[in-house]
Amino acid sequence: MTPTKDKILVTGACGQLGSELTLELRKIYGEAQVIAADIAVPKQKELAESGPFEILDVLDRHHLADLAYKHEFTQIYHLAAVLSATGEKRPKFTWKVNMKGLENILDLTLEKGIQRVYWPSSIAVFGPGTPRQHTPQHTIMDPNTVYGISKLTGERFCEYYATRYNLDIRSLRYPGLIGYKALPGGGTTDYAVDIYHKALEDAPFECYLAENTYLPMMYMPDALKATLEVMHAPTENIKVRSSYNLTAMSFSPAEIAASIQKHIPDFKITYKPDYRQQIAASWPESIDDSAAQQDWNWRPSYDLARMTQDMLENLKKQKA
Ligand code: AKB
Repeated sequence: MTPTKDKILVTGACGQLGSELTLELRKIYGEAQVIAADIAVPKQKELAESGPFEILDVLDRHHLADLAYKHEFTQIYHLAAVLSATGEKRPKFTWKVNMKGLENILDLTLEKGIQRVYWPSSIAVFGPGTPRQHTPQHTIMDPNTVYGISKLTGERFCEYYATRYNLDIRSLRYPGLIGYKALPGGGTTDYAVDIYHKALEDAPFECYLAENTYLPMMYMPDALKATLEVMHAPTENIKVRSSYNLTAMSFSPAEIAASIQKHIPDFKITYKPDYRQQIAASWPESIDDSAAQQDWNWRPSYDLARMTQDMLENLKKQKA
C-alpha cells in the first residue's frame, strides 16, 4: 500500500497508543523503517525486540536534529505528551512538554523537508461552553485544563504551519482510548481501562468518576484504524487541518460496569469522584464526527458490548 522507502519516527512510542501504533506501522512499512523513540526504554518485550529504538526527550531539539540526520525520516508520528489528569498536577511541565515538543517537531519538519506528520489532539480541546451532545467539528472551544489548552493551541499551530508553509500535518481529536496491550497513564478516561483489569482480579472497582458521567470512547483497534486511515488518505481528502472530531461510542461508568457484569455477574463498582470528575464534566458527552465520515470514510467497528467481550477475552489470555 505504501512505499517501503519511508522512514518513520514515532515519539512517545512506549505510551498506550504508541506501543500499539509502532507495531502496526512496522507491519506496514517494515521493522527497520520505523524508529520508536521515548524518554525511557520500552518495558514491552514485543516493542523492544521488533525494531530500532532511540532514547529521546522531545524538548532536546539538537538530539532530534541528530536523529533526523542519522535516520533520514520521511514521516513523524509525534505522540509524546502529558495527559489531562497529570497535567493538572504539573501544569507548567505539561505546557512545556506539549507545546515546545510540538514546536520542535514542526520546525524539524520544515528544516528537513519531512513529508508528513501525525499529531494527536483530544476531546479535551472542548470546554464548559461547548455543546456537550454531538459536539460539532466547529463550535465554541474554551478548554479549562492545561492539557486541553495545549491541544487547542497545538491545533491552531498545526493549521498555521499547514497553511503558511504547506506542511502535510494530519490530526485526530481522540476520545478516551481503551486497549488491553498497554496501560494508559495520567488521563481522565483511564478508568475505562482499569475497570477491566479489576474485574478479572475478582476485585471491586472504586471509580473516580460519578456513575452517570458520559464520555466519548474508542477501542484501540478502531483508534489504530482511524490513525492509519487519516494518514493514508489522499491529500485532497484532508479538508480539516486543525484536527478531526472522532468517536466510536459514549458510555458512563455505570454502563461499562453493567456490560462487564454480563460476563462477570459478581463484579462490583463503587463511586468516589475526585478532581478528575471536574475535568470530565467540562468535556463533551458525545461527538459528531461526520466530517471524518465524509472526508475519508471513517466508520468505527466496535461498540461497548463488542469491546467488553474482546477486552475480557484478551486480558484473560494475558493473565493465564
Ligand atoms: C485523557 O483522558 O487525558 C486522554 C484524552 C481524552 O485525551 N485520554
